[in-house]
Amino acid sequence: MGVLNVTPDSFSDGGRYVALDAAVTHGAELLAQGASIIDVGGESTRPRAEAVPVDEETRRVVPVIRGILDAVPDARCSIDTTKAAVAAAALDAGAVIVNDISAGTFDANLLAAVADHDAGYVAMHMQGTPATMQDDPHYDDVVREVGDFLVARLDAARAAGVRDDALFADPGIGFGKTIEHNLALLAALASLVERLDVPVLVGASRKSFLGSLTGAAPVTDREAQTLATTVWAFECGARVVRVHEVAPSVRAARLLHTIATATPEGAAA
Ligand code: PMM
Repeated sequence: MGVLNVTPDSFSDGGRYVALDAAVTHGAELLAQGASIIDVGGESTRPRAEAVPVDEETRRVVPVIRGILDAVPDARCSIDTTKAAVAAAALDAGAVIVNDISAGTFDANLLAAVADHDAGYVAMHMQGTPATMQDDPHYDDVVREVGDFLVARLDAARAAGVRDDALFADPGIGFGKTIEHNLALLAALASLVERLDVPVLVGASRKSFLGSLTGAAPVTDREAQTLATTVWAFECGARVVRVHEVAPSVRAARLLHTIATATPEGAAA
């Protein structure tokens, strides 16, 4: 999943793809690099980000989704939103997945909008809201609590009519979590994958804990760390990684597959 933020203020690429043609070109580039999904977002989710009104968020994302589909008709776009009205407009414009960092807890109508459009759905865990989530995150057992939350929210999505084979779950790296919480979730990722009976998505790309754990690397210098999380996530059984730089993760995933499926003589299958 390639990240396409059409926001003035996202933490690593804010402002770069606000112009429609720049956004569409970048989306097409990510697809050419091998992305299976382009995740279009019109509201920054960085810590302490301000909420964006529905009309403004819709105005940012819908033309970009249309533009990507005009340029690459078989592209698969997801819409990164927590709002039912934005999700519905994006799905009407041709997006096929809703990527919801609130797992249906911010807007009571969101899951029904997903079900009405027969769309895919990513339920992500977050403690608090983007405005408050990094103030003082606390868990007794982060792996168990994130797992419990995701199980409950996947059930809520099914109850709202979202198709079982359209669901993904995401532990929400960096969303209401300390460095230790992020590490614990990544360390236990294989057990989360086993517990959740839907494909797991991991979004660690360029996040601040990667900088903190590797000598205060700035956001512009976290690609190697991001790639390590891609390899780790796939080795733990995750099925999707959400990344800003698609080409390295695609190459790594293809090589992992080649290694895992090589014959006993060492030939590629
Ligand atoms: N991270 C961000 C935004 N949306 N969605 C999912 N499902 N998982 C994530 O980890 C996630 C997300 C924040 O990163 P960005 O500001 O670079 O988009």
